[in-house]
Amino acid sequence: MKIPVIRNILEANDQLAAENKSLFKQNNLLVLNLMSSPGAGKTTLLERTIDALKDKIRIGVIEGDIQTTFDAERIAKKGVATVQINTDGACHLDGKMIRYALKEFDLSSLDLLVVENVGNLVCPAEFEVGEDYKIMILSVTEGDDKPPKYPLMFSKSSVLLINKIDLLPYIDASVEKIRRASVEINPNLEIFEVSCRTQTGLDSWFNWILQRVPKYKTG
Ligand SMILES: Nc1nc2c(ncn2[C@@H]2O[C@H](COP(=O)(O)OP(=O)(O)OP(=O)(O)O)[C@@H](O)[C@H]2O)c(=O)[nH]1
Ligand SMILES: [Mg+2]
Repeated sequence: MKIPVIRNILEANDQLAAENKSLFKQNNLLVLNLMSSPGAGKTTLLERTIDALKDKIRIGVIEGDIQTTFDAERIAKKGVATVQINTDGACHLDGKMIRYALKEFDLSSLDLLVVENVGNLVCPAEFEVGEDYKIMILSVTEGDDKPPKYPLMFSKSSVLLINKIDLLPYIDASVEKIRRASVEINPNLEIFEVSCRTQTGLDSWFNWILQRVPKYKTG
């Protein structure tokens, strides 16, 4: 008897992600998949981004966490459409979870959808959700050896935000070393050095987004 083998779970996910992507395109939406280790500053970056851009563009957020609605509550306070996905143990979001969450949004009324992935430096980079860009945050408190140790996320991301640079005087990490190692893995990576606490460097990030929102027009 021939046993059916599902060869590649990622292939099945890619199919769903492609369907999500075409839905996003139909709605002329920019979609970002925000990834990092736990606590690197994803939700804080989102709070700052919403504060800066919510009068210019309409933003929706999908929050991914293993448990709790803490992050969605933080984002909902900012007055934007928010859905929390609890993965109940899974260490990443996938195309199917995003598909379910999309039912809660009126996509035609959004310009930007940000997916905050589960805090994890490995698995989220393996699963497409239909995003336009993968964005990663690395906090300087994680150390400057992370790019070669966890290369996948660096190679798949379009942007690296090196966060918490306000803490550099208190730790030994070298931003230069992070930059060099990251670009060695991914020469096309765009890098911003930021502090979500002091707001240093965030304007360049906000401009990066605005330049890519299809529905945003200056003037
Ligand atoms: N000093 C400093 N602290 C920061 C900065 N950005 C974020 N934090 C703090 O770092 C902690 C974690 O930030 P979050 O934004 O919750 O991190 P996260 O990546 O969303 O965490 P998970 O969703 O649990 O993976 C919070 O106490 C933030 O206030 C920063 O630039 N500098
Ligand atoms: Mg968070």
